[in-house]
Amino acid sequence: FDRQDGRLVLAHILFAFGALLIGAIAGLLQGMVKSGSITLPDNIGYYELLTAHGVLMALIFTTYFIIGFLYSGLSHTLGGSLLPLARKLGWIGYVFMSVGTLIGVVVILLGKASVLYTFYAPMKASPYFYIALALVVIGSWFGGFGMFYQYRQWKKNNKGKLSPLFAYMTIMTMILWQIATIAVALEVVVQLIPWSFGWVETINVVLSRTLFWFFGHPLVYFWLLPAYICWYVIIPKIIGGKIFSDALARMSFALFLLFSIPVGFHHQLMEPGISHFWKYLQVVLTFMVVIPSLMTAFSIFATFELNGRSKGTKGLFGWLKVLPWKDVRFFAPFMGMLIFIPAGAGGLVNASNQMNAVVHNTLWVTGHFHLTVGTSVALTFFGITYWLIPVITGRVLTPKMNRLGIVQTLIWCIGMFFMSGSMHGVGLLGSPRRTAYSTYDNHPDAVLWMPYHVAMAIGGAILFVGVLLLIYNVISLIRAPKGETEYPIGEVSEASESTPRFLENWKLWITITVVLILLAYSIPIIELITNTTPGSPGYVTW
Ligand code: HAS
Repeated sequence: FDRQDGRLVLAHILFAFGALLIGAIAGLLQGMVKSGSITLPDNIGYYELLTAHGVLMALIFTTYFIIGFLYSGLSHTLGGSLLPLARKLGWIGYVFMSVGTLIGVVVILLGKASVLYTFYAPMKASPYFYIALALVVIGSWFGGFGMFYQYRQWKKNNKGKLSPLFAYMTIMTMILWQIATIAVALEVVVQLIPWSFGWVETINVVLSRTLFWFFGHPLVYFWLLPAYICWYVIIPKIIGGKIFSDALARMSFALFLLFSIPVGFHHQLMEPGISHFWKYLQVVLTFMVVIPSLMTAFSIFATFELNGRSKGTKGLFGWLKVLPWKDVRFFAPFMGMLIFIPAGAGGLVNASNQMNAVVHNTLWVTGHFHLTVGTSVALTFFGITYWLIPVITGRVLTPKMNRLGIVQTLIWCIGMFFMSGSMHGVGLLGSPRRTAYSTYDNHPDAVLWMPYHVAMAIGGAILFVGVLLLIYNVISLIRAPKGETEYPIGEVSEASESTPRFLENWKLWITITVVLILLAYSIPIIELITNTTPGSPGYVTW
C-alpha cells in the first residue's frame, strides 16, 4: 500500500478513534446521570454531555472513519495510489474538519452549545459552534472532491471500462453526501449563524428542522453504505467466497441515492406545519428505501450459501459451518449484519405513521439508532480496522490481537443487548428520550422506568469497557509486527450475469434523484416559507 496514502488514511482513522473515546466518556457519564447513579458538579450540564456524546460519536467518528476507509479503497482499486491532487484535497479536507471539530468540542465543553447532535432550532448555540460545523462540512466536501477527481482521472485513462465495484460504491456514497449536505449547509449559513449572532431576531423553526432532516436521513445511509461496501466487497474475500452479483450490488447503491434523500419527513411525522399529503408521500418513499437493504440481505445470504456449496456443505444451513467464525475481520461485521435484522425491523416500525405516534421521542428511537449505527455500522467499522491498519502501516494482525478483537466484539454485543434492549422496552412504556434523571414527583409510570434506566447504564458501562479494549487493540495494531497484509477485495462469481452499463450512468441517477427531491420537497418547503408565522425567537441555552 502506498506509504503517503497510508498516512492520510491513518490520520483519519486515528482521529476517528480519538473522537470515539472522548464521546464514550461523555456517553458513560450521561447514562449514569440519567439512571440517577451519579450527580454532576454544578458546572457540567447533562445536555452538554449528551451533545458531546452525539456529536463526537455520530458525526465525527463516522465521518472521519468513512473518509479514511473510502480513500484507502480508492487508492487500492484505482491505480494503486492516489493522484497527488486527490491526496492533497484529502489533506485539505482533513485540516478543515479537524479545526472545525476542535472549535466545536471546545464550545460544547464550555457549555455554549448544548443543542444536541441534531442542533436545529429553536435551541440556540454560540455562533462559533455553527461555524465549526460549517468547517467540518466544507472539509468533508474537499475529501469528496479528492475522491471524485481520482475517479474521473481513472475513467479518462480507462475509457469504456466499468469502474471497480469499491470505487463505484464510494462515488455513490459521496454523491449522496454531497447532495444531502447542501441542505444542512443552507440551514447553518442562512438560518442558524445570522440568528445566533443576533443579526436577525427570529427563526423559522419548522424550516430549520426540515432542512436538517433533508440532510439527517441520508446521513444515516452515509454511515451505512461504507458498512455495506464491506459486506458486499470485503466479506466475500475474507470468507474465501465470491461476490454474488456485481450488478445487484451496484443497483442497490443506486437505489440508495434515489430514495434516501426525499424521506426526511419521516422524522417529522408528529410535527405540525407540514401537510399530511407530503408526509404520506415521504413515508411511501421511505418504504422504497428499504428495498436496497432487502436486496443486500439477499445478496449476502447468496454469497454465504454459494461459498458453502462450493466447499461441499449440504442442507439449508450447512453453509454456516464453513464461515470463519474465529476471524475477527469476519466475526465483527457478521454480528453487525445479524443485529441489523432487528435494527432494520425497528426502522420499519418508526416509519409507519401510526406506530411512530407510539414511539416518537421515546427511548425506543434511541434504542433503534444504537442498534443501527451504534452496532451494525460500528461493529463493521471495527472489523475493517483489524485489517485496514495492518494494510496501511505494513504490519500483520497477530493471533492474540485477533482473539482480543473477538472478545471486544462480544463485549459490544452484550453491552448493546442490555442498553439498546432496555431502551426499546422502556420506550414502549413511554419513557421520553433526551431527559436527565427525574422521577416526575414519583409518578408511578416514571418509577416503573427506573430499572430499565439502570439496565441502560449497566449496558453503557459494559460498552465503555468495549471502547477501552478497542482503543487498546488499535494501539496494538499500530505497533504490530512488520509484514505484508493483503487488501481484501472480493471477486465476482463467474455464475453472475454481466453488469449493464447504465448502472454507471451518473447523469441518469443524479437526474432522477433531483426529480424525486423536487417532487417530495419543493411544494412543502414553499409552504413552510410562505404559510408559517414569521418565526420563533428561539430558546437560548447560554
Ligand atoms: Fe432509522 C430514526 C426509519 C435505518 C439511524 N434512525 C433514526 C435515528 C437515527 C437512525 C440516528 O421512519 C434518530 C434520529 C434522531 O436523533 O432523531 N431507519 C428507518 C428505516 C430504516 C432505518 C425505515 N436508521 C437506519 C439506519 C441507521 C438509522 C441504517 C443508521 C445507520 N429511523 C427511521 C425513522 C426514524 C428513525 C422513521 C424517526 C423516528 C422518530 O420518530 O423520531 C431502514 O433503512 C431499515 C432497513 C433495514 C432492513 C434490514 C436488512 C437486513 C440486512 C442484514 C442481513 C443479515 C445477514 C446475516 C445476511 C430491512 C441487510 C444473517 C445471518 C444469519 C445466520 C441469520
